[in-house]
Amino acid sequence: MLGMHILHGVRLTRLDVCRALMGALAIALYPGLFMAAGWVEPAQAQAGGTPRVQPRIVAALPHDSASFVQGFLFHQGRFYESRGRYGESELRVLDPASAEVLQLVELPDEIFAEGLVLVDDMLFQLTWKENRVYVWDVNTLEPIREYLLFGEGWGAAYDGERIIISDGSHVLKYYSPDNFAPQGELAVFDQGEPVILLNELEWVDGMLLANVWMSSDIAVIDPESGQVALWLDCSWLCARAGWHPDGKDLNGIAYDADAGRLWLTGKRWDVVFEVEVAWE
Ligand SMILES: [Ca+2]
Repeated sequence: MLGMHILHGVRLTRLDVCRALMGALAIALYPGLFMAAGWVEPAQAQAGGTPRVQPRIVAALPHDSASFVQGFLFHQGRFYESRGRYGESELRVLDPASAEVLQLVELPDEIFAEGLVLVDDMLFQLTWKENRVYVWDVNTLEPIREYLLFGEGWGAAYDGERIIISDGSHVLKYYSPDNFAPQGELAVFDQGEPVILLNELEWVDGMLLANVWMSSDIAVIDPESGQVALWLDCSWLCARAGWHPDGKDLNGIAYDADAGRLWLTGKRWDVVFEVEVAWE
């Protein structure tokens, strides 16, 4: 489509696409200016419904545009990334400032890696349809064990007690990190409607953030009720990252609980955005 792109209900005109390209060029040429300016678009007024806010971009970091991000987290000054697709799946440890790959585990060609979550010193890495959960030592990336997962693995997070897994439906499943025994489910709704295609996850100060596949929205889910409390409208970020509907989806949320920093990226994006969110 040359003239118009469809972005989760938002129509991007040729002008919008040009603005996005100009924005990406500006980031590439003047990252310091971009960061200093704190580029932000005003949130759109909403009439009723679940509140929506646009994250404010505070920094743009480099990212490997070949990496099909399926899992993303921050730990002790590094990004940990699960890279998907058959023949490309890996576990990567990255320097956030330079995107340099510090450590790497290549997975077999028949494995499609998915969500990634840290529990104590263990990284749990899901696979899409291969029913495997790899457990790695976060310090060495040595394998510790494997678990069997029934059904598809998409995103993963940890609430301090249980691992939370998405499978593309609106129902999140809980597992024990000790033995991977099922620990229940949580159905996710927004205004009475199920929210399907829940994908990459992140636990952020008692709330669960979830990418929604093929959209530029992130659901902020109340884990007690399963209700979406807030939508993060990331259409502005997606436009600047070169989002288009053939696979460069928004998919990657990492959080530094100590410093309260939040990062967003996507499949084959060349950028990781540090963002701020007006939660109230
Ligand atoms: Ca994550």
